[in-house]
Amino acid sequence: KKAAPAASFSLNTTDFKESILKHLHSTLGTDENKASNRAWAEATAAAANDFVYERLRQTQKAHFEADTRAVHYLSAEFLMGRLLSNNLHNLGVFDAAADALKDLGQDISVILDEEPDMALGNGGLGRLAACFIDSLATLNYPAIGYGIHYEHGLFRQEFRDNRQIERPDEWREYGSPFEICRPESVQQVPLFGYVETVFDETGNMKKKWHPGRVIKGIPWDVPIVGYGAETVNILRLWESRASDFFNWDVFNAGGYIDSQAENAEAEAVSKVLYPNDETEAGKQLRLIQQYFFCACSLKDIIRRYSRAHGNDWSKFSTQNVMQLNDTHPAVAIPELMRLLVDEHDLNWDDAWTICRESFAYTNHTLLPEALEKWDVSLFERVLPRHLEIIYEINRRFLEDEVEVKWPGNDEIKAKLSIIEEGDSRKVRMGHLSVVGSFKVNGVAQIHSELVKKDLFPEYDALFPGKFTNVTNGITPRRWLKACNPRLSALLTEKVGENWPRDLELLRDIAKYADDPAFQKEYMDIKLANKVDMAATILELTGVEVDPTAIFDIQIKRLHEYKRQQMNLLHILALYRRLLENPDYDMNPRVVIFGSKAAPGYKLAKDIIYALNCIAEKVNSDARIKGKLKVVFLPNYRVTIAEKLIPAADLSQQISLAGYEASGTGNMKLALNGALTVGTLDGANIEIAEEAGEENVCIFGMNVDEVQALQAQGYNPWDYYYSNPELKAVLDWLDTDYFTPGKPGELSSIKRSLLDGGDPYMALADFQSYSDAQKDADSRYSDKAGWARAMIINTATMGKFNSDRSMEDYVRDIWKLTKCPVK
Ligand code: 26W
Repeated sequence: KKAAPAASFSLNTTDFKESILKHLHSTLGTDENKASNRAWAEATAAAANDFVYERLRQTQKAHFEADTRAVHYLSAEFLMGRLLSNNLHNLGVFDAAADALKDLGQDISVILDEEPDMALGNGGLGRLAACFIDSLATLNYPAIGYGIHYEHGLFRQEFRDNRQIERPDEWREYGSPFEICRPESVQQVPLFGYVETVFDETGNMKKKWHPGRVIKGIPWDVPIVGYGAETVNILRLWESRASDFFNWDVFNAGGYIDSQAENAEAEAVSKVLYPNDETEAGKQLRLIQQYFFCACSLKDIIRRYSRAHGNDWSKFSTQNVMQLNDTHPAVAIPELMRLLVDEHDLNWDDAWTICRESFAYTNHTLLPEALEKWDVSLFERVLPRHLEIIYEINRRFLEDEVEVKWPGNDEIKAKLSIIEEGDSRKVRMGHLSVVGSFKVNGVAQIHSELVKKDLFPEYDALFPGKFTNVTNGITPRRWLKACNPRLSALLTEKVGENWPRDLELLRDIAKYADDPAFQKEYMDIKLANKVDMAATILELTGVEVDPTAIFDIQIKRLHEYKRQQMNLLHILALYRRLLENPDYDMNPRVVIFGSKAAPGYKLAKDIIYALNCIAEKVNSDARIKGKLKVVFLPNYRVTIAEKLIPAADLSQQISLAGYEASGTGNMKLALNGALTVGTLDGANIEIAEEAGEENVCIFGMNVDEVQALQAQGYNPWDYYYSNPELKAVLDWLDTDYFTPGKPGELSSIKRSLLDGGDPYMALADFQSYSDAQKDADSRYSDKAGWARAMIINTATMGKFNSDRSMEDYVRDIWKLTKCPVK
């Protein structure tokens, strides 16, 4: 058994109390008689920060002195959620803080509830980045997260007349105690303009970029506290501003007002997170955002490298590795080439060798509409020099590598070219990422196979060994220890306190899976969590639910491939069965959704509307005696996930096989005991392997069957006409049953599934899904069997610790060594 337990600070309740009071007085400028909840929260954060900053200083000193190799995790999104509770847990002072606040007459849960989520991400990809930096700090690896300091994170979702409306997120309206501004590390970022060819003294041709604008990047550092707080790394987020030196000209020319417009334009770059997950938008501002944070980050990395190594570039790639979180930061590849060749005078070949040894790329999706492509014309306007560099990378790649492997094969050249030819020529960012990286990984076994087989088969043939898999993971600190304190206490009692580092230790509880006393303890905890959740549901939606009912949960972004519409059809089927037969045999069930739709995704928003309308009708229908309830929680986010996951019985992971790269909510729910109702897609496959097929409810076509049906030609009408229940619930959507007086309001869903061709084959998988749900229901009736399955799920999720993901990356890609601190 490895690693020591969390090295908590020798901070007792009395010390913490004094520290909170001191900060309430001297940092917040208020006192205990009139302090607001927010002031209490900030004082508590400040008390914790005394330790965080000390460990941060020690960490930076250790990394500097050891001159360690480091990973730079470049990501447009970091979905951090709340930080205070997490930091207190990782510092090992959560209980001390709770007791201190209690002595001061405050309830820590109320105080923690003051903190807005730091929602600088859309969903899975952004939350993955947050889990990864937690694990890297916990494991004492030198690592920096680089991203964008969005003024507004993902929109706040409200429902008006059952429809989603979007409101701006204001996470730092009054500042945040969790970030430090570092004006001393500001960077300048050039944009637009033109490229001039010049010759230096020795007659060498050089390219000189004359930017049309320069904006400034201001770094904000968020300390990332590892579990046990030995290492505190940083997340560095760049905020855009108008560049001082550029604006002087305008200002001197009397353009005071114009210069304000310039300021607004520059500030727009980091103003708002794009709310599209999985759909590439191709907007100029998004490309500028991407370039902005990559340019700032690379200059930061180079500045730090040069401090130790001056102008000697030979060790750059042994000291630095940059991980591209999807293609969003892919423009970092030509940017590093530009910095090395144009600004630091390296020759092309040496610069290209450094690039190819420094970048690695993670693919998170196979959906064609999510693969980023930029119009050549847009690229040329915003980043003229980078377009030239991409052309040169592409020319050499096609001539020196593709032509050598497949002489004279223009078809393969067209497929592998970084530039897509056609009416409007495009830069393919995925291709650029593969060509410019030394490793490419998918995020679950099956996904990584499909990346090789279906997305990049020729690249795989050309670059043997470049493609690999690292299965995603989640941090057990946030997703079990902090969010499910009741279960955590039970687990600690049984296996000791080291499981939040070494989640494999939980295997030990499998031996109690059939022990009635343990089953009771485990199920009492699940029930208590459900009681809490029922109160939250009542508070947020006004819907009363029975905590002994099955809590059947689907929480994830709204997308056709995730098939919330199939869940909807199943709800209608259950409702219909109950109406036709009031004695229909089923356990009471609460189907719970949490989900945001991209603001421009019409059908996704229609599905939200439909679910809200159906919920209204079902929840108020006395005929079904409360046996079915439907709840759509507004404004789903990390903080809501932390409340829902410990209360789940069923975890719906029902994407069409081959489309969900991994999923990570599936891991969180299974770890907290929920049984997966899922397809053989993404990490569900590995979850089923770990938990055993008998402890999950697998249904539907597998990837091969999906591909076979697609090849054969899929016709959703076949399923409509051959399945009377399916036909009935689809036809129901054309009536005004759920939208009284307004027939047709839910018809778009039926249309997409029939006339629209049902691209994600919800009708093909419907019967099998419905059978799996029935199976889940009857298993729930067997109390001991159900408890056993839940316990086994908790016991066997060790693989999905993001610490394991990090060790995989370190071994196969990053080659880091741990740097102990103090
Ligand atoms: C260009 C617009 C855009 C924005 C975001 C395209 C694609 C994305 C992301 C790749 C979406 C995303 O979050 N993907 C999810 O990544 C998770 C972490 O690897 C996986 O678990 C999910 O299966 C995958 O959908």
